[in-house]
Amino acid sequence: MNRILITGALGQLGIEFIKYFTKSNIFVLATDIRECKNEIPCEFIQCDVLEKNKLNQLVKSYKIDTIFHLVAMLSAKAEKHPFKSWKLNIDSFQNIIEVCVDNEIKKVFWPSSIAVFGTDSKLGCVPQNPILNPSSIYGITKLAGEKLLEYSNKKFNIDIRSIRYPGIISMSTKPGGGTTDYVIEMMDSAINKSKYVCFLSKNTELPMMYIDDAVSSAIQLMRADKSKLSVKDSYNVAGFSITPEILKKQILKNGFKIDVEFKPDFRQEIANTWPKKIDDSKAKLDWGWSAQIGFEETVKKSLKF
Ligand code: AKB
Repeated sequence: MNRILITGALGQLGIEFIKYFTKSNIFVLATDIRECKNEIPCEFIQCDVLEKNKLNQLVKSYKIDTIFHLVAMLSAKAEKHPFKSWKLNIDSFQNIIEVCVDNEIKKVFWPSSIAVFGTDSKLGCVPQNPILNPSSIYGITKLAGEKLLEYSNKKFNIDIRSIRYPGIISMSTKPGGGTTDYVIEMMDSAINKSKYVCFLSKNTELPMMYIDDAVSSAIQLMRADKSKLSVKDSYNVAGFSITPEILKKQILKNGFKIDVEFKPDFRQEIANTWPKKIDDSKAKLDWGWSAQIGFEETVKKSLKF
């Protein structure tokens, strides 16, 4: 990992990876379909990841050896645009794999999601290998991506590694279009002293993770000895699990006033097919994963933002 291309670099995870790698003096070429309006500490080129020739050119001219492919349409937005999300999430991944084959790039990170699970997956605490039968289009694209990854690693001798992320919490760069976004929206409302209408019911339990743990899990996995990796598709990782009501109580505990109305919408149906808790014992065993930041600390850090 010496010369890294990040796609979707202006998103929630991308910006944090840029900070991490540039601090470690690793070369980063950031790309995004959006214009970069703020200063970032690395090279930036505006590029649509669906344009394979442009990607190929960039990879060649910047002598890229590792790709963090972060582009994705998240669950709630994808449900509104099912075919667009399929095209973006799957075709872009195929492009990345083709570019890797053309340029002999071996190392890739690609985020999967808890959306790969479904009501057949023992949602109380999902094991690493349950029945995977997602019902959201986003989950379907993530499951297809996991299969494409496994196939490509074997067929083309690439080393694509992946994590099934829970909801990621960061206040600096916010996510957009996800089902777990309520966490950030509720804390934002507390900071801005505005009423929050929550799109999930108050007892909907979902797994979450603070951004620093999301970044360090990927770095740890990417640096792990390949011979230790027994999971061939994507690793479960866990942070903590909360409900909207638990989050509201924790915000109040931190001295913020917040008025929340619970008004579930179509996103409730997505959440109902996602796990409450995640069994990440395989990640712990294979590459020493352990989340460092718990729920209380996450809320404290986020409200101070
Ligand atoms: C979403 O809510 O869509 C994402 C995810 C869990 O993958 N945050």
